[in-house]
Amino acid sequence: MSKNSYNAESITVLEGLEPVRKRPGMYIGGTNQRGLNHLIYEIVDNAVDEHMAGFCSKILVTLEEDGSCTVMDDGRGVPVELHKKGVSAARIVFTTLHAGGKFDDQNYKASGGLHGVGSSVVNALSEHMTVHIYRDGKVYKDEYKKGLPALKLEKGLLPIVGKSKATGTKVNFKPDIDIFEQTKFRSDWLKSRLHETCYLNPNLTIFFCDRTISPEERIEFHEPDGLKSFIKELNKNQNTVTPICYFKGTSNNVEVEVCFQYIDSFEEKILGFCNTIFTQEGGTHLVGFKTKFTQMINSYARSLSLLKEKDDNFTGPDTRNGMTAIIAIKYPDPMFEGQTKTKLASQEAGKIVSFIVGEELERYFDRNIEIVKSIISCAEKSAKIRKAEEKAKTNLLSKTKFSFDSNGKLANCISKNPSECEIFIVEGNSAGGSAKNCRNRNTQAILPLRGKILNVEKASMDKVLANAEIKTMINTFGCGFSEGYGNDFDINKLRYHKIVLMTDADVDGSHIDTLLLTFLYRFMPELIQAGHVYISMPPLYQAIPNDKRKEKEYLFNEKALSDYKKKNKEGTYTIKRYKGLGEMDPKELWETTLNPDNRVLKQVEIEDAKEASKITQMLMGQEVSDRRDFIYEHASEALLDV
Ligand code: 0R9
Repeated sequence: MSKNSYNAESITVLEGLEPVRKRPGMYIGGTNQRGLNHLIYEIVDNAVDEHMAGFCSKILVTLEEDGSCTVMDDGRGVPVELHKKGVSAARIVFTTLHAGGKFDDQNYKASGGLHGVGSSVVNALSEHMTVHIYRDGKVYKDEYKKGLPALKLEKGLLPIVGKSKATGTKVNFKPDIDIFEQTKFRSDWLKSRLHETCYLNPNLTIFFCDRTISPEERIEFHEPDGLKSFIKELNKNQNTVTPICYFKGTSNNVEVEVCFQYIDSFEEKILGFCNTIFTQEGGTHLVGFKTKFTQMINSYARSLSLLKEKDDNFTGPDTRNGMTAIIAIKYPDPMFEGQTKTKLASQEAGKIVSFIVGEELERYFDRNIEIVKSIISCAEKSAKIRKAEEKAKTNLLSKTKFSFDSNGKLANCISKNPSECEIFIVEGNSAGGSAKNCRNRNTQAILPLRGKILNVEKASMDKVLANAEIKTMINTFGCGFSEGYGNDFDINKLRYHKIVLMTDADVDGSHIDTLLLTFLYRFMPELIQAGHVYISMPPLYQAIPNDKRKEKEYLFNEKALSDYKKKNKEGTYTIKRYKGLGEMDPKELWETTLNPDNRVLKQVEIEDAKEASKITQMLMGQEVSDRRDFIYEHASEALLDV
């Protein structure tokens, strides 16, 4: 058997699928929107593995009209021959947890684990799954319901349902509504994930088709310039300070690709990937890159006499302010840790990245000394600002120690047990006043905001720290913040385990939510990651029956309104539309928005906050065409107050 070919003996079989249905969160992170979309990524990643092994160049992802998803690749097709357990290898791949081919080190394993692992997890969490395998001139088929085989096999082999010259694998699955909160995929997240995959795999083309919207339309993702185009996209609409630097190197069978560019900004944006999967929590590859990069900049700054003997070295963040970078490695057997298992833990990876960055960067810098000087000049500016900010921060922390109700705005709760404490960030003094009167004083704190908070995307750090609303939030939450210098964020010091944004259900309210989320995303992303941030969803309407003996009903969304209208005869009720929280009296506000028994809260996910930050950047940024496109695209969704 050749080196790259499959060996039925080599599948590692570990356990059955019951644990997946019992504790789906352990396998896909959760049963929310993110977990749901994750199902598609698992299947696509298996097709991408086949691409990385050198056998697949096209993947087609389709969101079907019936709510299912189809992923198809043009690889070799999952092996169908008999496994030593007496059943087709393909069936083992789709029904056995941790079943995957054991490959030699010429192939790479995907993020969380092994080839083929995800297929069985997705199968277990699907109402049904159908697999077609195009191989050896034949088309094989298998079917499952909630992970259990639905076809009886003859002699353990999959039925042949047709002939075909093509090779590949097609998987169609429909998420199980008994498992997920809801089963509609988010196509915007999916599209950006597929696009990202193509930046990391320049020879791959992914087609995307959303049949729930348009049966014909097909989007094509293909990025032959790979990481360079990715950086270009990330830095779109920004003033660039250096050209894009790109290099690639291999050592010990580990491939390291680095691409970076400086822009006129004081932000560092460094994305890490391992085997084309985004390592959200970073890890050793990023540490290796950052450490070596700082060393090199300091060493060049000294040899160019831009740092004198008496001067301190630049800090790591000094050298990276304004940098957008992507570090993508291919590592045969990665280990992951962290809350979401997306932090690369393999020490060897860090050492190899550091080695390759040292070698390649020196080669690049020696040929492009003007670029080194531009980077050092960015570091000088950053160091200057850092020193000024360190001073400002010391002043802020010493002068404005947290004190309850210090400025008369915060109405704190009595309990000091963070796990039961909630803080409501309320739009406007009027709603704030009502909320203060009706809350549960024991566990609910109210912090009214005056108007809109500062847009942290636009403002400099000292402006941000001088802003009264932001200062109050930082002091009130009690856990510090992690933007810029001297990261003093400590989640263990958080005073409230639920931070609830409570704004009106109108355009202004959602703008305030966007600004607040942008602030939290930039300064305290860990709060969102740990699930402490919520948005309150006050009712949009109240249905008041003419018959006074009947109960009034709060309707939280348009669907609830249309359901109510279907259930009740026209003319037997009136509908009151809430324009804002300030319109509710304290009793109504308690019943609908504060009372944990009735209220509706939406837990914010990091993608929501990322999106908010992106929207803020776009709406406040320089690029008019993007802003115009966004407004056209979303105009119909705006609920305008008339
Ligand atoms: C549409 C999504 N695609 C897949 O899930 C997919 C899995 C897969 C695959 C192989 C080829 N294409 C695939 N697509 C494959 C083939 C061979 C060897 N290794 C992998 C071969 O022909 O020799 N497999 C993923 C796991 C396994 N195959 C198995 F080996 F474990 F069965």
